[in-house]
Amino acid sequence: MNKTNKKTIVPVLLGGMGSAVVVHHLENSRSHRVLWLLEELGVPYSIELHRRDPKTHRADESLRRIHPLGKAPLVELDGIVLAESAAILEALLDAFDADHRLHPWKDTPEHRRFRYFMHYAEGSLMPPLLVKLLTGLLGGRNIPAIARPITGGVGKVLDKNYTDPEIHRHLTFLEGELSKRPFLCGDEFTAADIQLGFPLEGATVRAGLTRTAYPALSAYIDTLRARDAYRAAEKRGGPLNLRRFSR
Ligand SMILES: N[C@@H](CCC(=O)N[C@@H](CS)C(=O)NCC(=O)O)C(=O)O
Repeated sequence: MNKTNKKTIVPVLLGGMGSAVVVHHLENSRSHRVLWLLEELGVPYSIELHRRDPKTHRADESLRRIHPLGKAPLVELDGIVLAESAAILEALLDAFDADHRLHPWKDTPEHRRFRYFMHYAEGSLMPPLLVKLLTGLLGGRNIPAIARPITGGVGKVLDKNYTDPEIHRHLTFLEGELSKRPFLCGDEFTAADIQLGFPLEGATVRAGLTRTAYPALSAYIDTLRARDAYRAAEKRGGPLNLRRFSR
């Protein structure tokens, strides 16, 4: 078990019903997932807001005082710090979703899909999307104007040979999955849909996830965004607008 100077960091939850939940929320970030889940569950929580640097978009160093990596989301429950969004969502479900409204029961086909997609979103889908963000920045205003044609050209070659085909493969896979069922695990909305929502927002603003190319996936995103809890999370934590990072 790791320790910081102030708090113990563990990937599991040791709290229970009635525990105080504090979400370290970085504006316009993955921590929207945590707010969204808590709103779905109707669990009371408080927010400690952390800002991004307006130029670099990196998190304020205040987050590093909570966890050495300084990444959001982080959640405190009874003084214990939880990190890594899928681990946080699962821990909150263990504590506050006893009747399994938002996560399938173990040893069911739905649970196998749930576990897969909880890992897939960050482990497989996010990496090429992050590369796409970085290759886009290679031609952007943070690069000295004189070097931009070259660095921008390198970005385009990387996208053509790696990023774009890779992302297209993922989106085609997901389009197929969501053409067969309304939600990732079947007929019911689960926290796996919350986990996938963030990379899909990213793919919509910079990786060709359009209505024409991926109609089922686009309709699915509309359904997610229309949920009361999604909107309540934005109301409390601020809007999720990933377009800002492309500049
Ligand atoms: N796999 C981690 C990724 C965490 C992560 O990269 N969070 C971003 C916010 S979307 C962050 O904190 N970025 C700020 C920075 O790197 O300075 C998770 O799902 O929790």
